[in-house]
Amino acid sequence: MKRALIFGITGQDGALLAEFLLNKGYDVHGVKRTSSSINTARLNHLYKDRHEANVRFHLHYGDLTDPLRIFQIIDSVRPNEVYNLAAQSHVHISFEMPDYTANVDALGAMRILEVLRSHKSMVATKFLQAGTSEMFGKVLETPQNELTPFNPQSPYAISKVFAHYMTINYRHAYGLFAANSICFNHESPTRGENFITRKAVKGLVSIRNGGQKTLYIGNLDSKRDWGYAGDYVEAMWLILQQKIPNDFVIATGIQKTVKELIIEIASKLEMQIEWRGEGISQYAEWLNPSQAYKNNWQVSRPTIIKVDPEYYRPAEVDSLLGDSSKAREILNWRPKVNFEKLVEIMCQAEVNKVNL
Ligand code: NAP
Ligand code: F7E
Repeated sequence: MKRALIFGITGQDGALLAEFLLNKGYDVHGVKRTSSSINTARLNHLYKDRHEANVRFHLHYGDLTDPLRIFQIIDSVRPNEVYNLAAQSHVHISFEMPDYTANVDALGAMRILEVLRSHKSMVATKFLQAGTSEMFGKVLETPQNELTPFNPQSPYAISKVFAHYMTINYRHAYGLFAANSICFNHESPTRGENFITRKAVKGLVSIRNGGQKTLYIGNLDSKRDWGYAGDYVEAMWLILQQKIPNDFVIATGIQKTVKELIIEIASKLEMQIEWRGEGISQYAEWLNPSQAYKNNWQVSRPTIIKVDPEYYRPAEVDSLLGDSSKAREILNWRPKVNFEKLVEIMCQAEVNKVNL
């Protein structure tokens, strides 16, 4: 039975990858951080009491800032495959916490690589580094593929560039099977609540139910290539099933603006909105407000979306669009869920959660 070790198992991708690998018959080990509140909500459905028979899911306390602990975990698990999905992954927060972001996202990846190359029994272990389209930053060509030069615009993206090149360096210098996924934005109902897709879905569902009064957001004109996270963890696994380590862009090849995303969410929720104003003065009025909203907020034609410049980044990445031809050709990977379906899945899940 193959053994996988996932750093970042409590995150969106980590939990989806754990489920994917369990379904493939793997013994799955994951690293979770110590926390005063429960941080395993995304894993509850996978958890089994370890006293039961044939338990194939195991959690270990650890942190990417703690090199000795990384060694202890790898040494005790002896994984066939290591997935480094652990990161301070919020671009805006990385401007506020550049030191911590670099410590985890840049040095953390290197700490895992160091254990793999120096541990004699680990030389055959395969390593996947979760890279990001943010490394392309202020893009130097469109669409972006594996040969597009990086031009990162945030402490997060710069840290990921370090991890990307370290992964390639350990492949060249020590012959490790070390590979990079360069994933464009991917989302799901378990996306963190401070990323735009989940924030906008959650906000509009709450507004429709008469809870939240207004949704404040940042740059409406920013363009992203959004896919479904379930498709992207499959790509990560496929990258490690190859004979030769390699780096792959994973993307849908379709680009939408933040404004188009919000229009799609409102449409799925049957909320008619009308945009007014320009730039940071843009706002959206709700033409068919629900009774619940009117009851709670006593407004008949409410402004429900406003721009707050606080949500703009100090340096913006305006436009990202991926070209995943290499993954399509070599991995035979393609996204199964398109943008409209993704928004539908996220809206449905949020409505179901609220109705529970
Ligand atoms: P996420 O939901 O933010 O999950 C990040 C994971 O890293 C969580 O399990 C988190 O633990 C863990 N973590 C944070 N700091 C850590 C530390 N010091 N030591 C150990 N673990 C730590 O991110 P995601 O969306 O699943 O993304 C997975 C990976 O892909 C990340 O590396 C991200 O940068 C990268 N990526 C994501 C996307 C995307 O669109 N989702 C695109 C490209 C690349 P807690 O749960 O305790 O916070
Ligand atoms: O922003 C704009 C924002 O925070 C998307 C991470 O998983 O994907 C993610 O990074 C866009 C940006 O994702 C708000 O300016 C407008 O242009 O959802 P996001 P991100 O920054 O693209 C990449 C690939 C990663 O690797 C990262 O780990 O939406 N935007 N208004 C907003 N963004 C947020 N968060 N909140 C707003 O109110």
